[in-house]
Amino acid sequence: MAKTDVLMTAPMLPLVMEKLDAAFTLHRLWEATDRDAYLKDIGGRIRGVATSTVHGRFNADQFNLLPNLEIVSSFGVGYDNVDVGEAVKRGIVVTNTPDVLNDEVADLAIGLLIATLRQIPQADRHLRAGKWLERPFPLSPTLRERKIGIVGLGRIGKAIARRLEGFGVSIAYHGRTQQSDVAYAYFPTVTGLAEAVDVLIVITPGGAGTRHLVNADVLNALGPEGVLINVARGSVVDEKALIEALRSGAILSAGLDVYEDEPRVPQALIDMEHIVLLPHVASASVHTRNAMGQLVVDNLTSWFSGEGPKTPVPETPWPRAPKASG
Ligand code: NAP
Ligand code: 8YV
Repeated sequence: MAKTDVLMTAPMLPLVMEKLDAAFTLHRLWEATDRDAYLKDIGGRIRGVATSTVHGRFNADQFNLLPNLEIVSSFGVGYDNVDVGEAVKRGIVVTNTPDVLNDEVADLAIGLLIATLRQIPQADRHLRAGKWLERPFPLSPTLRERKIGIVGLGRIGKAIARRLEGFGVSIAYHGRTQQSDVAYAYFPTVTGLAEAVDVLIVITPGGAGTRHLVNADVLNALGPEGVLINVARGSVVDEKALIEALRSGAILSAGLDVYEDEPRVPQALIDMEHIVLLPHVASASVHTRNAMGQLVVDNLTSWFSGEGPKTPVPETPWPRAPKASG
């Protein structure tokens, strides 16, 4: 029997490529010299897509060229790279890779928080530059007695909170809805949360709903001892406002894993010695990336064996939600 045709938008982990190659006829979009011509040629045969948060947006232009598409299997728990509204209109299922990365991302968020407060990269640079021979490294800020606000207490936010409990700090959160089974203090506005704490850890989805949720007002509310940790998406924080707040001393410091225009990072941030910058690595261990990749494969193989998707996003539930009558 002929294998099902699946399109991959850019190279993925060896594990994913090998398993998809074995199960499907895998079309490699990045190898085409003229991508539009290539999609016009093979687009009618494609029934599944494997893509990733870092492969660029998958939107109406691509959907239009794939009239028989049934499923988009995206690598990453965030799926702001896929125009889900377009997928819903066309009855296409979208899947992501939730849960398998919760602990890895939460570990990194805590590491970034402590690295930022205790200035671990700066201390490393001090030693390597031979400056320890001249003077001790200056005393740093601390996590002690801090109040932590988590913006987005979802799967990963909760894993971060559980870790923070072990550090003896107070924990509060903001989301659109208060969670009845959570004992942490709830703030219905992010500014209200920022006023009450001196660390904000941002771990919401990206996209239009959270764009610039953390703006100049929020940063001013966080205050001059305040620290911002962003492991969510660059779009959630107004980067220009953040640079200004860091320059003026409106907040103390920041630890960032994500940026508005990745992989381009503003020179103004790179030039600041007192902050910590990571290149979007929160889930980037071999162990966790392979688990995410396996889920990309499992979603496609499960779908095409007739068993439905493993981890559909909430907008494209499976089994499909019944159509409203009337
Ligand atoms: P999740 O379980 O869906 O949790 C998302 C949380 O954000 C929920 O608690 C939700 O609460 C809150 N939220 C959603 N929209 C909001 C809004 N407009 N304002 C305030 N809060 C909002 O997702 P997750 O699995 O924890 O992942 C969260 C995100 O982390 C991903 O979407 C991705 O963007 C990011 N991430 C980044 C990395 C990295 O490498 N840096 C790795 C993994 C994930 P309410 O519904 O109550 O608002
Ligand atoms: C990955 C992420 O870095 O899962 C997400 O939403 O941002 C990260 O785990 C990303 O998916 C890499 O492709």
